Amino acid sequence: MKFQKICVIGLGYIGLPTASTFAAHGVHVIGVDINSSIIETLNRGEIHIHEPGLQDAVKTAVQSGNFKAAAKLEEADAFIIAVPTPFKEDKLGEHNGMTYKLADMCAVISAAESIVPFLRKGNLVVLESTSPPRTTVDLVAPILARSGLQAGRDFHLAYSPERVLPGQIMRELIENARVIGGVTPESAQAGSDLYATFVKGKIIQTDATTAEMVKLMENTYRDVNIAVANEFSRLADKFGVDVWEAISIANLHPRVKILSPGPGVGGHCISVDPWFFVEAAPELTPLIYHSRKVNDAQPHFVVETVRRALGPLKDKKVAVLGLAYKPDVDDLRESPANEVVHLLQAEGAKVKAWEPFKPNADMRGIHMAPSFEDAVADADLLLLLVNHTEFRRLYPAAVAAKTKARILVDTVNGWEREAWQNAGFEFFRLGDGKSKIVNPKS
Ligand code: SAJ
Repeated sequence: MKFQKICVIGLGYIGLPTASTFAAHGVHVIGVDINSSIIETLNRGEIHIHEPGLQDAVKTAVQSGNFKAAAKLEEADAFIIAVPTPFKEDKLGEHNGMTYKLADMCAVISAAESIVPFLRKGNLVVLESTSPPRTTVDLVAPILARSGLQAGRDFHLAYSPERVLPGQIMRELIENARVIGGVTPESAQAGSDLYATFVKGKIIQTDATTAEMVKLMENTYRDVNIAVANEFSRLADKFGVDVWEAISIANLHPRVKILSPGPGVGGHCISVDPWFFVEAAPELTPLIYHSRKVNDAQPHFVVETVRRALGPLKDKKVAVLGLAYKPDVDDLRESPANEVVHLLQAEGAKVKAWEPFKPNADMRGIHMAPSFEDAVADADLLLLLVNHTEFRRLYPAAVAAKTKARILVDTVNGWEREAWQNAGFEFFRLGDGKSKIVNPKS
């Protein structure tokens, strides 16, 4: 199948890179979004999110005439839905004492509805948004059927999850293997033809529900494995062991690959997707459920470590370094760092946060420092929450000259103990039970 014109609905972290990559490969792309300021920004050739390489891609796409952002869809050969699937704000699910978050499918529903008037025989519709199992067949197909056309008979319908890593989206979009799950084999083939426009990785065809499960399984697998690493950090702390040392030794075993503990799991993928399984089948998911709970509770362990380093937190000044959900990205959504700040404040600490990737972010209830210097100057403790490259590269002696703090807590194994101790800092690291012994005050 040939695709000359496509509509991409949702111009966020996935939709925009996808749209601009198609445009770069000669496809005429209409990018649709409900936010008029995003449309204006993009049509000027500028972008509203930070992702390496994206700015150039969008500028080139707009200048080439192959990409246009708009509020309304047009008739096209294919429609790609790449809208968010957040949680419901006002409602939790409940099963046998388990409470869990519920997916809010409103954006997927309205994107599918917006396609109905433009759908023609022979078209292809692809859902990319991460969704609970069976969304393509049970939710999207019936909405599209309102056009009078039937998925798999009159038009093709497929699920193709994005699996790119924020920070490397532009490269991974092209190089990663791509899964296309069709409601029929012909739909999977049509989806393969579309993505073969730019995908250099292997394209694997399957059915729609398998593709949905693959996506959720990948992120759930990672969440469960990070949960065990976080649990190890608490055990190491209890037994006077440095978890980072223990993990590096265990990982020498050829069949062991323990991930890294940290302040918790954030972002809009790994901390979200496992809930889709729990919601769909709570009776079958005790491990997935408890892993989510372990990771969500990790900010409390950070605060416990800070309390041990500093004593009672009331009126203590804490400089928080990093609010992003992971290193070297500007995405602050679902960030465990936010939760840490709120917990510290609830104990009476006075927190200033420095986030170099989004210094002016409007974070309700969090005092954002205008600079690193401002954040650390009169702090009692420095708290490293994100392993940004620029934090790793800090010179301990230079930092010592800028702050009156002489205690620090590293939650991400970003700093070398000895270097900071030599610069006069008392050094605590998350999950390092040895720092209890090494640091005289603890
Ligand atoms: N984290 C740890 N310890 C680790 C690894 C990560 O605590 O050892 C934390 C990070 O700090 C972060 C969170 O987990 O808060 C998630 O970070 P990540 O880099 O593992 O993943 P994401 O959420 O940025 O992207 C994931 C990727 N999925 C997998 O690696 C299986 C990506 O390929 C997906 O496309 C993306 O989710 C998505 O959109 O679903």
